[in-house]
Amino acid sequence: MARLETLKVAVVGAGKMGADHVRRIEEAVSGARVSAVVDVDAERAKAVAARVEGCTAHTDPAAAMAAADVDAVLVASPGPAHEAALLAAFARDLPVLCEKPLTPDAASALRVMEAERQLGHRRVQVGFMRRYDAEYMKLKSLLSTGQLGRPLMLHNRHRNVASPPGWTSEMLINDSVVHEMDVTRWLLGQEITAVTVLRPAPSANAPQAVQDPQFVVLETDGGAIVDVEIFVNCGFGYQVQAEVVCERGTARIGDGQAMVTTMAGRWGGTIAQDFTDRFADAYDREVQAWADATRRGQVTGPSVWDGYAVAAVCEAGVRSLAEGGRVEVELARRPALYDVS
Ligand code: ISE
Repeated sequence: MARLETLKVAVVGAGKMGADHVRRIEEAVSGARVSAVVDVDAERAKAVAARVEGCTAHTDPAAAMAAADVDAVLVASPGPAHEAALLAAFARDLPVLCEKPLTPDAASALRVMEAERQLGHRRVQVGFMRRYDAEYMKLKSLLSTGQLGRPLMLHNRHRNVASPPGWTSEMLINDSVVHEMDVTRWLLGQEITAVTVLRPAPSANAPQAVQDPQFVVLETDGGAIVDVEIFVNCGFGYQVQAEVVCERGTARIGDGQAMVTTMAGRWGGTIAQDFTDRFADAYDREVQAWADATRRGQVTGPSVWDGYAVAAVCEAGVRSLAEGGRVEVELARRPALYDVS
């Protein structure tokens, strides 16, 4: 494929993430522009499309993808709508950046993987943006030097100010801990084999019937133990921290001490309030990397295999949450297409 001058992107989903990606492509990413915006809510699609000159608004992803000025697709609709959008993109062999989760369960992720395998080449980068965060990238490169020795444990804390309306206990696993599942596989280079979800006393600030916080324990095929505190109604800020404990040392990220102030007998700094703020640079880097690779005719970054493997871990997590106890992860064999990811 000849290198594309400017990548013309259809953004599917004009909610919080979709609208942020439209802004990002227009303001922060070079070599790409938004040519179409799709949303089931026609008014919302129109309102977001109106921010970009010449951009059209649609309610049907397949119709938008059929437009002559669409070279690639960014899927940012809710998880349950991803499979149909991905299959529509495959029907036109269009490159896709698909927000996490790839799909809401392992069976649908497996169907997407089979469809991409039948295309015969990778088409999808999955939006696990933490892989593009400067601190996570530093941690990954330190681990790969081997200086610290073998990783034995990984401790994670993941806190949000408040959960959006309609949030359920399962969404803490599928929409939030999904990131730690990806990061665990990526940082350690190991698959997750079992999940145990523990249920601390729910916070009085959690919505009725939502189990928040949760404490998730992951086991890997390399023998590492990983814990994740997920607390999506902590009230005070958006915090993501990780500490890897290795044989000869530890490494920790996410303390967010970019600036420390001292005043009136106290010292301190600020805490981000939202993921679009904390991970703004990671999202910019992720979408730029996708646009650059796509213009070169390549697909890089987290693959459909990664999206599927994480979906299988989420499914085990949701079962552990419902039934209690340790649940083993059932993983299909990895197709050769994903050997080098
Ligand atoms: C949200 O969808 C994200 O992806 C954020 O990174 C995560 O912190 C949050 O819990 C999710 O709702």
